[in-house]
Amino acid sequence: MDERRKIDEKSKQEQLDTVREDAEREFLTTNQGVRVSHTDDSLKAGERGPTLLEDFHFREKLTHFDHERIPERVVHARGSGAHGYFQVYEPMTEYTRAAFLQDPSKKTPVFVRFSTVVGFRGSADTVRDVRGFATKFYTEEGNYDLVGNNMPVFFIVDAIKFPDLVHAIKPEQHHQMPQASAAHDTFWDFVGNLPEITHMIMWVLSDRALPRSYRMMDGFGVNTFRFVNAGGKARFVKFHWRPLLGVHSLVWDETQKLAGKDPDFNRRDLWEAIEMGDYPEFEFGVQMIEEEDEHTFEFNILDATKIWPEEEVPIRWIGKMTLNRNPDNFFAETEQVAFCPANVVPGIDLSNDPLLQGRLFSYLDTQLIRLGGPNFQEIPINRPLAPVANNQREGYNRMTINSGEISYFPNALGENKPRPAPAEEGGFVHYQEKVEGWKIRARGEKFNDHFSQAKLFWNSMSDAEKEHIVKAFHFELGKVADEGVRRRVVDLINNVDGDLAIRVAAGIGVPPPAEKGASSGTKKSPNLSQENTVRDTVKSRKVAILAMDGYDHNEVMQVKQALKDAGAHPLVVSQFRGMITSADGREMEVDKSYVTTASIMYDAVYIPGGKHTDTLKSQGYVLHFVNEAFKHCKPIGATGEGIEVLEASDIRGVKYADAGAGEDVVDMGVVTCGSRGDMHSFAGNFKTAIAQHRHWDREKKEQVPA
Ligand code: HDD
Repeated sequence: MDERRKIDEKSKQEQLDTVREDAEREFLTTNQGVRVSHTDDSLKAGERGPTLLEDFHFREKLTHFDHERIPERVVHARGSGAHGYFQVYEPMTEYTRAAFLQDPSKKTPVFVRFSTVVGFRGSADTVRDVRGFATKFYTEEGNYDLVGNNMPVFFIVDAIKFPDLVHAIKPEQHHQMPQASAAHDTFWDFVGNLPEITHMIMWVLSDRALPRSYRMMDGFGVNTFRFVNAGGKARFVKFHWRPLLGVHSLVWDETQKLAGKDPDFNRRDLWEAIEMGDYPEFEFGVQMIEEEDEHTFEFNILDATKIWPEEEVPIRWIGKMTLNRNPDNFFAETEQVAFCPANVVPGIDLSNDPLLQGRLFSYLDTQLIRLGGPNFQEIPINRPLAPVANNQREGYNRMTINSGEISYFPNALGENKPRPAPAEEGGFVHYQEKVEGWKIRARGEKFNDHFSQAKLFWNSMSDAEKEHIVKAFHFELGKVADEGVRRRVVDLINNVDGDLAIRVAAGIGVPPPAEKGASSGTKKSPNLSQENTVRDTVKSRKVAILAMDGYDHNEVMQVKQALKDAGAHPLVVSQFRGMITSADGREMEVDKSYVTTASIMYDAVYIPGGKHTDTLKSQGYVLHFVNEAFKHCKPIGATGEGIEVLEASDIRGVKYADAGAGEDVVDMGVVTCGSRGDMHSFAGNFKTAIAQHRHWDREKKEQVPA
């Protein structure tokens, strides 16, 4: 008899329901369930006397509090989680026997944790960093964890260097600075001495490191895995996630300001999107290489510092994940969830990728200290939906009450149960691979090609993206005190592209390389550039409407409705909370007051016409709002007298695209509609401009202050 139960979208929630605690209980109790009659004063010997040891309520409350912190993750300490489900598009039977990849009607529950890598648990969300993208699939065959990042490559080839990498990038040993940043001497010293890191550095200094939202970034399994079908045939695979909203980033200046004004920016975005029903969706993709083709590529396919270019190994999009529920309790779920790349199910297997091999050890090991012992799999968020039966017993915080006297195998007293399952009954059989060789500390020759793919990446960037990378180098290396460290990094990237090295050197006070490196060539992989991402939707984008008493109600309502119909979220920003009154005496509620918000929290800004523009023009906050939105290349819309506010700001002189002027809208993203213009086509053009996300041409207009 198969003891496994059928799993559907709700299965994990039903399991969690059994431990969820009702928030609306009437009476306060101790942990023993005894009702407490008084919790404001401790038990004392007289009104002015000392507290008594006998006060079990007081002692229990304080003791619990004193033990509320657990060690944060050594990396990826700051994260945000969400529940959802995964569905495959078509049976993948030909390639893998994994049960959750067979039936398109099956919804497998998932829990995802997005994270930054370097910062401590309380650090800001919008720092320049890689983002973690870890998914736990609660499949009927056990938990499958895909522990990935939002960049497809990694810093190092072999896991043995991971502690060095993390020590170099984390705050420095002597003074524990800087927080959540690679911009310091030890990291760049490490970089300058480790050519294999070059490709990843290009990614980390690109816009990919500044995601606008966890809902708008890619995910990659990074390491090479295997699909194995029921016949035992295996293929090498790499896994991908792509967001249906496209891959979009913030700009650097904005991220730094957000880190102060809203350090929870990405966490809040994820939470609010799910609360509002804007469920994040990601397609699941797989690249496959036949076992016999392993050695036919220019790169070693087990090298995590290399991608498999899509032009050589196409991605097949095989399913979709939807995140549709926020956790009930951050600590219980998001903090205590424990991922491990070794958590695989039959049909998905490992490879000899030397980075992966080390990871297989590290994650289980780290959970033992982080979650306090070997029973962390019993924590509700980690518990599989598949039944667990083995002879492991005891240890801190054992929850399961295993009945009977048997805790060993083989046994006759318990009829040899639980017994190993052969493959036909769902047992995991490691893929049989012939391995032989000398016991040596070494790596294959192709691992030493450190620059070809860094060149490919650089060469695939648009001009704006290249400029962002150069500026990122200026910032990161500009913060490095040691000149030798700065020089070595310039010498390193001279191997990627000579012009890149010269442009970087010019900004960091070191001479250009003695001999200019070769150009990166002409080879491109277009999908590496975010220019080629989804740009046809305004769904879930936030638009600030700047308004004061005297605004034009009709204009605001038309634009608001058009944005809402397209799935965007218009929000009224004014000097104070409360209601404002339009020129014709109608009222509108203000969503945010000036002191609580800023342009950096919106994707676009709209200034309606009306008598309020005289006030708006005189408000420094408003002019700064417009300048800053412009500086960050965001779409700006103005109608009627609202155009006067643009004229009063520092963006005057920019050629506005008036309603109907199609092409210009796309170029500049400043869309206007004079008092006799067509509001309908304005709304359409404004939406087109918002869907573009950013209008990088503006970066050339350097003189706009903000
Ligand atoms: Fe790792 C956490 C992703 C290499 C050791 N890693 C961690 C998390 C993610 C990744 C997303 C956070 C999981 C969560 O949200 O709880 N790590 C990666 C990727 C890598 C990678 C995509 C390259 C392919 N990691 C890597 C190496 C090692 C580790 C080479 C060590 C040899 N990673 C860890 C860890 C962490 C971790 C120390 C810290 C907390 C945890 O595991 O649970 O074990």
